[in-house]
Amino acid sequence: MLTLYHCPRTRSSRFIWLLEELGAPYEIKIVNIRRRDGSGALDPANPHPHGKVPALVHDGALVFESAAICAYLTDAFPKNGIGPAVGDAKRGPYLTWLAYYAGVMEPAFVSKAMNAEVPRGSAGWVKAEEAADYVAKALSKEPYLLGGKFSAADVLFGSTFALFLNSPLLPGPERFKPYVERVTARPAYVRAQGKENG
Ligand SMILES: N[C@@H](CCC(=O)N[C@@H](CS)C(=O)NCC(=O)O)C(=O)O
Repeated sequence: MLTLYHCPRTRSSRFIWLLEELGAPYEIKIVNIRRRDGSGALDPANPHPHGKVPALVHDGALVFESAAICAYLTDAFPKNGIGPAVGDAKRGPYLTWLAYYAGVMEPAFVSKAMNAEVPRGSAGWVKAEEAADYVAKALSKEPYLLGGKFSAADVLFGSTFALFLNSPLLPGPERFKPYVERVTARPAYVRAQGKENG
């Protein structure tokens, strides 16, 4: 059995989308989380070590961190070809986009949101503007991050850009609009919206 620990309208929402893309059998457990405004609380029902979402338990194994969950799930449920397998020429670029999301893009956007200076040459990430330019350039040539084929990397980036399309945090949002429209028109995305509240 596969259980997604989820809190509506958070980073776990995109994993309902991914699980729908994969055609995997799963259940959703709604948990409470600590909120920036002081509301919410750690939930003893959530197995995540820091009380965050998403967390996934599959046959007793705990998987957390969005990029790891993407790689884990697309390996475990390969039927619909949502992530390139080992031996596929796109496997390296796929893992690179997942790691780039976690190690560069999220820290870049969080730095911008916090008005924190990104130290030249020594941070592991870059400024949000530089990261956004890089992703926009990749998407200007092809419909998806891996080229012509949708993957779980698009679930990570697409869900994030969808959220920030109308926010000053995303530099040059109009560049990402066609991509967001493309990925959010997918039937799995639409189904996931209907399951958002459990
Ligand atoms: N790096 C984690 C971030 C998870 C995360 O921070 N989730 C937020 C919700 S969007 C959360 O659970 N916040 C509650 C808390 O930090 O205690 C991932 O991508 O999975």
